[in-house]
Amino acid sequence: MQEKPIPSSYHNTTWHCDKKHSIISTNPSTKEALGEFGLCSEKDYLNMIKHAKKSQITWRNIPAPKRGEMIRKIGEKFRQHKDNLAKIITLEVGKITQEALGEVQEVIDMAEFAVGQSRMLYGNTISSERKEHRLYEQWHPYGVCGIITAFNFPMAVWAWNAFLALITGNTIIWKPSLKTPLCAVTIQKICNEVISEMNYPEVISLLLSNDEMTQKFIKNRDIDIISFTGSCQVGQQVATQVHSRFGKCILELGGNNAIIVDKNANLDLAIPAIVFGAVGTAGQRCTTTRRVFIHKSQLKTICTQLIDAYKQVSIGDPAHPDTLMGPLIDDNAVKQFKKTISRIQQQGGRILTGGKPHTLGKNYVQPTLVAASAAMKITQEENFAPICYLIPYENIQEAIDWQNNVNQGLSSALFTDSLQTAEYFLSANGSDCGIANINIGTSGAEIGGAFGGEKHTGGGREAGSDAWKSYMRRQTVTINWGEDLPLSQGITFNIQSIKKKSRS
Ligand code: UN1
Repeated sequence: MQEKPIPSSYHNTTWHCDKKHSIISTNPSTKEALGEFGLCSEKDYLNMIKHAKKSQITWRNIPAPKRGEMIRKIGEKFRQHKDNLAKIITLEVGKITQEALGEVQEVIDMAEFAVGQSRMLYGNTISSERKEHRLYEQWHPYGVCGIITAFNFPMAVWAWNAFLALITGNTIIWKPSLKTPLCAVTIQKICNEVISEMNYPEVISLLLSNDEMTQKFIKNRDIDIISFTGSCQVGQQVATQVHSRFGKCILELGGNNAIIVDKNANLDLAIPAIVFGAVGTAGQRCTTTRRVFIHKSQLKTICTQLIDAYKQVSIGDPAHPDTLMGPLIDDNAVKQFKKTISRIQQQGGRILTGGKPHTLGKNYVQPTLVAASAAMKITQEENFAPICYLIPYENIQEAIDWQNNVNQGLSSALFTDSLQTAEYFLSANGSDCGIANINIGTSGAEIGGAFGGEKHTGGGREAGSDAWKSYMRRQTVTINWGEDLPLSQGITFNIQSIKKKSRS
């Protein structure tokens, strides 16, 4: 344990924190304290926003590829310290080593993507209907971008947002989950080193704030964009507050992701995809597979194979190389797990395997498979635990309807060897999710594509493709380089006297 709390430091600033305003980070696997972290004081909060605003004026005048150079250096540090950074994720979140390494790799990939993107902030040139006119669009930064992230991806989701917000000329203030302050302070330290090496002002800041201050942050008009990752319920409140002040919002909220296993699916692909999707990160990804719709002809085989595969999932110390599932994040998550299981049983769900806290104690639970029906109300909810519903279906339309018939719309997958069924699933009549996969599972998206989903998932897109546009304001520009003033839509508005006067 620290003698004094570690301040939630940001670049070059004196900190004002004390033990009264601090949080303790706990290792979910051992329940041991990892350290005590100071929460931001009111004075620091106000200072931070002032500095972020002021630094943005300098930052927006630095050419985008030069801004990219800073991200390149940050990415290099992640590459250099990959193993240790992964260890920190494992310590604080309980993610198994392989997945923690994958998360750091996601940060490195995102940095490389952003460096390239910094040279490609393209605007369109559009054909003007008027003679001697040029019509085009260009993109400018918004200002300060607030990034609010969840515990389950304590580094990667920051990177998706931070790197794009920074190359596009915004400064950032990051409010991480208070469950993962060690990851956050570590990242800030890496960024501080690069920022001082390059002699830049405070373009990257960290805000470890309690709920009251976070509320103020969301409502603050100086924060031009808020990118929020978290539950649908909190996301809705954030969106309402940000929109009521006409701020910009990027939302990446809950998922209730499904895999459909068609009658002619290749089970050698489907079974491991379901297990990784449902058990990976102990069911705490927003892309976790929560429902599996199985063609009734395959039900028995798939249930048997899944139950067998679940028995082979080694549960325990997430740092051990053989472990496939670590603990849940905290006591509350275990409580929620137990509550969900008893509600499942009340609604007629049958536990096929798991269903109990694990004998290892602490925050460990058993990965759980439930024989369920689409009529069970609970299958409509996102449970953030390794609980997966197996639901039989008769025809593909029924399975797609059930898949879509939830509030969330993040990730979806179909396992099939039928081209027709695959294309139907991908057509406008098929999946209504932001992510639709064929013969791969719901989780583990690459950073190159835009990540996000529809409906109560919030509609935001982050990471790859043209997600950078969400961090910039579009400006449509028309330049008249001729001697006349033709109006658009062919309107004539002749004021002869003015015309003559100005020519004479
Ligand atoms: C999340 O859980 O918030 O596709 C993000 C995936 C990861 C990201 C998950 N690349 O599962």
